[in-house]
Amino acid sequence: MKFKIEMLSAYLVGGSQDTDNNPTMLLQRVKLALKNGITMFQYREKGAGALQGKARQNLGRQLRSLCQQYDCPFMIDDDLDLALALKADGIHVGQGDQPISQVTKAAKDAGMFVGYSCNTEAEIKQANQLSEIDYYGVGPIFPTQSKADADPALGIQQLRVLNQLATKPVVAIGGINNNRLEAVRRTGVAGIAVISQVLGNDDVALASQQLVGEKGKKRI
Ligand code: TZP
Ligand code: MG
Repeated sequence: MKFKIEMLSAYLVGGSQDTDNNPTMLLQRVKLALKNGITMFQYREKGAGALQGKARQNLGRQLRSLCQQYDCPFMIDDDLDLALALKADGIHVGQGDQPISQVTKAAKDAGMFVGYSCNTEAEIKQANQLSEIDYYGVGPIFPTQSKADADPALGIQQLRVLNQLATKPVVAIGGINNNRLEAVRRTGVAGIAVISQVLGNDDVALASQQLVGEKGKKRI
């Protein structure tokens, strides 16, 4: 699948740790979010209680096939072997993950696109030199409960600065809820990524619609 900037606009991220360690709940919620128009999904199985080995593969395979069913790009966070095994559309890595040069080489060979977390001006400038990267994830913009080792919140103004510095599309992440969508959109970023606003919400359909916005398309 070829990367398109529109894929970033309503980007859902998550794993079983984000739905009370309940894989079935994750599958149900991701399905609802897909029906309501999210434009990309990233399987991010990480943190306390995250699944490993076969269980992780199994859940990944089910999520992969759900995304295929709804024609939604499927990303894997920080696990090249799993991304290759599931024939993911792309892989997302952070600064502290597997070296970016290894990831981009393997991803290119497999036809996957690459997302890279960049949270400082220096990281953006360095990543601007790497042509194999398709987009940057920038965050956390606000304090987040979904990532134990998250850096301090950047805030809207710093997001604007980093977005202007970036020569590739930026997706903003971290603590973004419905009340904050508008302010984040006004910075000019290509997209918004959330975990808890959708996966931790009692009304997954409504939260997804709000993230997708008026221009989005439902898949129901
Ligand atoms: N990277 C930076 S913040 C974050 C990640 C994966 C967690 C975002 O989760 P939430 O619930 O949308 O704040
Ligand atoms: Mg990471």
